[in-house]
Order: sequence, then structure tokens, then C-alpha cells
Amino acid sequence: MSSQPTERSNSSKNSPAGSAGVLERPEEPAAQLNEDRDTLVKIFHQMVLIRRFEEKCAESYSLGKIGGFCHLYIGQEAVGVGAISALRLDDYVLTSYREHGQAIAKGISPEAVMAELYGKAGGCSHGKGGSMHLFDADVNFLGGHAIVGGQIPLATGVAFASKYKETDQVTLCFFGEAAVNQGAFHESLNMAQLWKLPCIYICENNMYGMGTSLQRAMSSQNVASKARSYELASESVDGMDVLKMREATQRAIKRAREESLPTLIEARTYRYMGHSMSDPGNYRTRAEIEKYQERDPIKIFTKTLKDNGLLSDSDIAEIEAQVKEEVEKAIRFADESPLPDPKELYTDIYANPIN
Ligand SMILES: Cc1ncc(C[n+]2csc(CCOP(=O)(O)OP(=O)(O)O)c2C)c(N)n1
Repeated sequence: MSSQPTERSNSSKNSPAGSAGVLERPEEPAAQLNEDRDTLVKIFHQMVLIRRFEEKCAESYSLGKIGGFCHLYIGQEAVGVGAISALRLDDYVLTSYREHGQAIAKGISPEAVMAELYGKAGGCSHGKGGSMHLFDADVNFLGGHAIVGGQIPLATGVAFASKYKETDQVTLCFFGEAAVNQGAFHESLNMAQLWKLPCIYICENNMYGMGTSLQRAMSSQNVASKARSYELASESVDGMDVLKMREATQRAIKRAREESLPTLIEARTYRYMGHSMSDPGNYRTRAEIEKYQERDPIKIFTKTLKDNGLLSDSDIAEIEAQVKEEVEKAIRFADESPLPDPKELYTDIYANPIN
């Protein structure tokens, strides 16, 4: 076991969502800086881009330009950006339907993501997948999966393929804490440790599966500790701190690449928006959301960068202006992209084997 998971405060244990109680998490000190300025600013830029991109998604959804389901990642950006920033370009990412930010972080352009949400031919899945099925084999982003936990055994299989082919690639698999109650999670962890697979399982514990709080759905709520049943290395990380996420993932990548061993990371995070755009969120209080917004991942990282003299107010304004332009460009591209040709209905159904 690489490190003992942090025990969660029990103060809210008997205070499920829907009651007046606010879910509590222990306060965490900010991470230390061990990176060069360019890397840090790139990470900051990406977090701001994903936040503004998704704010625009909410707007476009309300305008009826995006249809179907749409699950926003706002509040959780540090998890995807921090973890993916530690990967090599040829490493794999598989994730759930809450994946717009992770797709951008892995290298799919904001234009191709937005066009996919609009159901347009210029989308990364050619307009036939929509919000929950972003996919681009060119950047080794293998979905966007709508079945809760469905990506966990698939990622285990991708890691098996890398090991079998001796490529030293690593697979990152993101999923929510509600997926942990499924058999597929446990079967995958068992196989990954038994066969020593280079797979990193990242549970984004945002404390709610749709409208059901963790307290109401999980008998033992320490997700990282579940790895012990399979003798897997595990770690519980402050998912609101992008640098802590990056460092925890770097440790797991080293273990995966050098020893071909899996890791379970529990990222303690929070989503500010409803489960999807159609969720009014009546199961939790405004006070609870505001409490977590005080530890907003972009706020925390801004403070760290400013305190260390690496970012000024004018740098931030410049980044915000660049991001605004990037998001507007994505919207223009999505608006102008054509709808998929009906002739394409039966294409892209079966995939060729990945390289
Ligand atoms: C196998 C399966 N069961 C149920 C659903 C319906 N469903 C969609 S999302 C969701 C909750 C998932 O919560 P979590 O895994 O914590 O991820 P989060 O939405 O918080 O990111 C459920 C039950 C589904 N899509 N797939």
C-alpha cells in the first residue's frame, strides 16, 4: 500500500443529503510548487478554459442548441486536469459521461467537443455520440461511457493490451463513487492486481450519485480503503487541488510504468451543478454548495500562483481573454458545422483494433 487513505470526518455520517446538514470534509493545506512556470500556467489556462467552456455549454443547452443529456464538470476540473497533465501523449484515458473537460485536457479540440455536443458532423464522434460519447482514438481518448462503471473493465482490458504488447503505456480510468458499488469495479481491481496491469483507477468522489448521497448508498464510505481487499496501492487526495492530483497521478504512473502495477486514487471533489442539466438539485442545500465553492479549484490554484509571484492580475485577465476567444471559436465552429449526412447512419459502428 503506497499510503494510508485519509480518514474522513464522521461528523456528517448520520446527516444524509436532503436533511439540513452540510456534508463536511477536512480542510487541506495547499500543495507545494515543484514545477516550472510554463507548466503551471498551462495547467491554469486549461482549468479556466474548461470552466468557461462548460458555462457556455449550460447556456447553449438552455437555448436548445445542445440536446439529450448533458453532465457538467464544473467544480471538478482539478481532478481531470491534474491527472491528465501527468500523462504521456500516448497514454490512454477512459471515463464516464461527465467528460467534456477530460476530453479537452487529453487533446480533443474545444471545437470538436462543442460540435459533438451540438450533434454536428464536425464533432469528435461525427455528431453521432453527443455529450456522453466523446471519443478520439487519435489522442487515445477512448470514451465517454454512459453506462455507470462500464469504462472500468474496458480500461482494465486496454491496460492488459498495453502490457501484452509491452508498450509501457499507462491507462487512466475515471469514474464516480456510485460506480464503486458495482461488481465491475471489484472484478476489475482484482484482475488488475492479479495480472499486474498498468491501470490507474481514479474515483471522482463528488459525494452524490444523481440525487443520492454517498451516506445513503455506500456502507463503507472510505473509497480508497476498498483497494485493500485486492492488495492494490491506493491514495486519497484533495481533488480540489490540481497540483496534489498531478503529484498523486505521477506517483501512480511511476508505479504503473516501472513496475506494471495498478493504483486506486480517490479524489475528494464536489460538483456545483446538478447531476445533469435537467436536475434541479433539491437533495442538497445552497449552503452546502457555497461551502464547497469556497474551496473552488481555480480559486485555490490562483492563490497558490499569485502567492508565489507566478501570476499577476494582468496575466489572469490575458488568460481569460484568450479563453473567451477559444470558447467563442468553438461555438462558431459548432454553429457552422453541418448536421451528419443520413448516409453516415451505419458508419463508425464497429471499430478497428486500436494500435
Ligand atoms: C449501469 C447504470 N445504472 C444506472 C444508470 C443511471 N445513472 C446515470 S448517472 C448515475 C449516477 C452515477 O454517479 P457517480 O458514479 O457517482 O458519478 P457522477 O455522476 O457523480 O459523476 C446513475 C445511477 C446508468 N447510467 N448506468
